[in-house]
Amino acid sequence: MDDAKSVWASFPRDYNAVSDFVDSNVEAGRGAKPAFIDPANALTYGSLQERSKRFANALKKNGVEPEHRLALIMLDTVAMPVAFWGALRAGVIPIPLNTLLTAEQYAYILQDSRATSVVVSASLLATLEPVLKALPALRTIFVSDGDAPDGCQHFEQALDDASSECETAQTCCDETAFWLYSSGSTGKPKGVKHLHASLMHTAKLFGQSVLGIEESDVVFSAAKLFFAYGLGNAMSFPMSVGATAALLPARPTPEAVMEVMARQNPSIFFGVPTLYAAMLAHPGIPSGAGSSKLRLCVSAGEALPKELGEQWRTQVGSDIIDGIGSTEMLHIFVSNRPGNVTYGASGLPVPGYAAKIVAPDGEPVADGEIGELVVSGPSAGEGYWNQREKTRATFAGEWTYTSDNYRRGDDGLFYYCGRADDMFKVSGNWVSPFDVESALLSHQAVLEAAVVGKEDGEGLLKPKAFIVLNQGYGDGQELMDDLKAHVKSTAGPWKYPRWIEVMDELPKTATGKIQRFKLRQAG
Ligand code: 3UK
Repeated sequence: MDDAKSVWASFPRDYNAVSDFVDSNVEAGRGAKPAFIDPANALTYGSLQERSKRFANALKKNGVEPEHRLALIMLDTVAMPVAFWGALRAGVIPIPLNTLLTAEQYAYILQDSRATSVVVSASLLATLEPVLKALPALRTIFVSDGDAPDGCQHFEQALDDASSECETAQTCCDETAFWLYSSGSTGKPKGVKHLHASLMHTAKLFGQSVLGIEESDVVFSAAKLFFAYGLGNAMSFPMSVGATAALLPARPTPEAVMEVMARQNPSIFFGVPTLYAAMLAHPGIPSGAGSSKLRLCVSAGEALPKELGEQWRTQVGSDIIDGIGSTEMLHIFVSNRPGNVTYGASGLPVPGYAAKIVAPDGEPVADGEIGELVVSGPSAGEGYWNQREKTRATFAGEWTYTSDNYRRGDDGLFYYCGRADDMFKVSGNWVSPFDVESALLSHQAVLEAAVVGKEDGEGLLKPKAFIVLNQGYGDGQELMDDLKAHVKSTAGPWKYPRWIEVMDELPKTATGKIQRFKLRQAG
């Protein structure tokens, strides 16, 4: 532990991350350098400083006070960093949210967080509109990147109307700066509170020390800024050294990603395994995936299959650094290293973090044996909002429990062995079997449903459903297609079962709990 701690940065008590990430770049003479480039606009460090001051003033003008929560439902455009850093400057707590959620999911989070304001991209407003009336705490709605209807304010206009003179809110390095919502096995998302110092801890420990990010780098993260992964990749890491991030507001299809690669020539690229697989499946992927400067790729969110990393190395010409991170720890804490990659392994603890693999009694297991990965480091969240029990179970003093099963190999490296619970990831997005089952059960044809993660032809997990049909329904193709569409529209587009198997009954315990492990074994 002492070794890990010796590389932690120290912070003054009076510390607001906006000074360290935004103002320090202007003071260092980078005012005219682009910090962010989206397909329509570039934002220099100088304008980010000015516009974040304007937004801080716009928040004040609208009665949004320090420690209020501000939800960000924003595509990756240059407006997103303005809103995020403007909030920190005002002492307001931004909560970047997944832009693929349903109206009900937004309603839950906005109520849970009691957000008093929101910035929403114009193209996402229609999803949010039906639930706005049911949210009395939410008083101010800014609409970015498009027209603002009655009752809403135009984000860019609000910036123009506000003063560019602003004093930065005095905050403490140990004070909550922003929240990120994490979905858990019980379904409801939980708000993880993160501190002002945590952004710089992850930027120094992983971005700078492991990846070696420098001022001359251009980074591109296909993982969006609303994920902890994307927030580090494309915001805190590049800004910590005065580098530039290319942003893609659209869905990261292989075509869209390769277009950015060709246009912006990033030196570091961040993706999730599904995207790497889709890009390799794309006919004629060029060397560097289109970028003439690509030196490093990073993968996280789910385990990177060994063959995928090896194939990428051969065809694209750069390594993929696989590392495991979590919303609770903010970023990656166990990873491979540039120049020392073992495909199929998660690698070693990032210097500054300690990791151990423990049995249910909390004692470390012997090398080679599977146990739960438990991690310690300076970027751990300070807890879940209004979730005492779950906070105590996950953030146990110095140690954070990951719910991931791991084993340490003969080579000393950490190997991922699946989730300790039943959750799994598709394209970097969580799938809770419970969610998909609930969606299936809401269809009139379905009597019972159980969902597990099953490997597709590329070794990546996708949902597979086992269902029992109500009487009078047969397993025809039309019904199967209808069920998939039903899950897509009610639970989320990435959650639909790629395979559906109709059974006479589901395996259950004596107490009536579905035995998913049996279904996983049956495939
Ligand atoms: C799984 C991995 C195997 C694992 C994240 C980088 O994914 C991130 O955060 P989430 O809260 O999910 C955390 C869980 O995802 N996982 C992530 N990376 C890997 N499993 N190999 C990996 N390389 O179950 C973990 O507990 O969405 C990733 C940086 C910041 C993040 N928040």
